[in-house]
Order: sequence, then structure tokens, then C-alpha cells
Amino acid sequence: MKRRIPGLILLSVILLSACGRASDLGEESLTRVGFSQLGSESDWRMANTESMTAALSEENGFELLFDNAKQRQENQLLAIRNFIQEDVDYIVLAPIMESGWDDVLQEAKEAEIPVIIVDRQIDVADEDLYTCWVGSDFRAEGERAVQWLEETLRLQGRQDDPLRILHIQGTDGATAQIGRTEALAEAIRKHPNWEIAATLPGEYTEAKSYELVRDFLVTDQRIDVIYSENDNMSFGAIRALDEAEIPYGNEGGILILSFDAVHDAMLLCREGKINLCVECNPLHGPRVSELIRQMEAGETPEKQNYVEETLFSSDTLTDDMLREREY
Ligand code: GYE
Repeated sequence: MKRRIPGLILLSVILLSACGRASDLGEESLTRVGFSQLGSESDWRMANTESMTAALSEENGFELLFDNAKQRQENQLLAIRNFIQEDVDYIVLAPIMESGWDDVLQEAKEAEIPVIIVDRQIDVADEDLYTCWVGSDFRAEGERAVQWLEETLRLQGRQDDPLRILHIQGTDGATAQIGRTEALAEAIRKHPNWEIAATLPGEYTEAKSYELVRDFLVTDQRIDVIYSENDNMSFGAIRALDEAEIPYGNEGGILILSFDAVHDAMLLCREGKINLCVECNPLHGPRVSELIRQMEAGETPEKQNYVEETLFSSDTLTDDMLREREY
């Protein structure tokens, strides 16, 4: 009896550890990714989250730890520290703004967890704090919008007329805001007859933009152009214009230039209510999983990965383009 007990114990230990190893194996074969998403402020952001969660799914070999920071950088810092504690294989960060990441990414580096930045960029003293970035060239997007405006005004014979632009700005310090604003500022310097009527901090949301534009229009309606740094802010502006019964779009009133080109904005563009949709592609999920695949294979991905983009204007947008729109 005495001699059988150790045997039984031994057997159960073997069985237990065998079971343990079997389930561990299942989990270990999944790549664990912590993704800190900055929020859910816009249609673009929702499409981005969907693309990321679809690509980093279990069927595709990933275990995704997802955190929505609800527009607060401190929530993103918490999420990253949590991912470090969880000892994930990769951290993916969609940063709300460029500054403020040095310390937390130093911690990730010390924990030897590679960091992939997606969408907006980060401004860190040591570029080795992240492995690579994938996103858009926001300055180029702004320049495309400005060129379209110059060309449109020229075709209308208005290139020398005074032009008042209402600028609706995205989240302060975000790369998308910085690039799109810089392109406009450059255009203002170049055209002495162009003027910014006001810059409104719309924070990329429809609600904020609606309130700001509505209040602005009470005292000033001499606007020729709205330069809106994302589609949702354009939706808010359009609601305010409708309420104030101010014409816009192809009705011959205010020209509306909008960034992102999400499906609802493309619809409004097709209807002639938005004059220009500057494309900004949110479908980064497959791009991020490809970067991870490269790293898993021991390759070094390109540091900066820019996405190709185009623009759509209300006079060239077709039903086919609308149908093909994935977001
Ligand atoms: O334009 C806006 C979103 O960073 C490119 O963020 C992104 C911007 C996008 O909220 O809709």
C-alpha cells in the first residue's frame, strides 16, 4: 500500500503535466498581440478597429488583447503597461498624438516586446523604441486637397478672388491633424488672397464639429470653403449648414473638402453635397499581420510603410466606385 501511493502520485503528475503541456501548446501556437486603439471617434476609426480585429483573429493564428482608450492618452499608457505585464509577443499602438511615448516604450523595449505603430506617428527621441510604422502620408493628403482647390478655382475663374476658408481641425497633436493643417497653412502663405475665417477644434467628431460650426455661423456666414480634417466633422458641419439654410456643394455655395472618404461621405459626394473626398485608408489589419509575419520569419520590416491613396470629387465619382468602397 505504502509503495503504491508514490506510483499513483507519479502517474497523476505525468498525466497532469501531459495535459498541461497539450493545452499550453495550443495557446503557445497563437501569437499574442496587444492592440491599444485610441478611441472610436469616427467612421474611419471603426473601420480601422474592424480591420485590425478581423486580421488578428484566432483563425489567423492570433490571440488579440484589445483596448479602446476612449480618446485619452493616459488610458493608452495603462493599456501598454498591461500588455507588458501580460508578456504579449507584440504591442500594436494607434497613438492619439505624437508626443508622450518615450517612457512607456522604453519599458516595452526593456521587456523585449516589439512595438508596431499604426495610423498616426510618434515623436520619440530614440527611433529604436519601435520596430516599424504603417499609415498614411497626411501631409500629402492635405497637398492633394489644396491642389484640387487651386485647380477648381482656376476652372471657375475665381483664382484671384478673395477666398475665406473655414478650417475644422482634428485632435491637436495627432499626425493626421499636423499634416493636413500644414498643407493648408502652406497654401495660405502661397495665396495672399486666401484667408482662414476660423480654425475650429472639432476633435474628429461629428458632435463637436456640429456645435462649433452652428455657433460660428451665427456671427459669420461669409465662407467660401470648408476644409474639414475628417468626414465625421464634415457631417456635423453639413447639419449646421442645413439648419442655417446656407447652400453648399454643387448647389453653388460653399465648397466642402473632406478627409477619409468613408462610405457615407462618398455617398454625399455622389449627391454633390461634399465636393471633394480625400482618401485615407483605415484597412491596416492585413498590413499589420504581414509585418508580424515578417518579424516571425526573422526578417526586418521597412521602418516606415506608407499606404497609397487617391481622391474623389463629386464630378468624377461613379456608382461603381461607391459599390467597391470597403469602408
Ligand atoms: O482621419 C479620422 C480619425 O488618424 C487618419 O483619425 C486618422 C484620423 C482620421 O478619427 O477620421
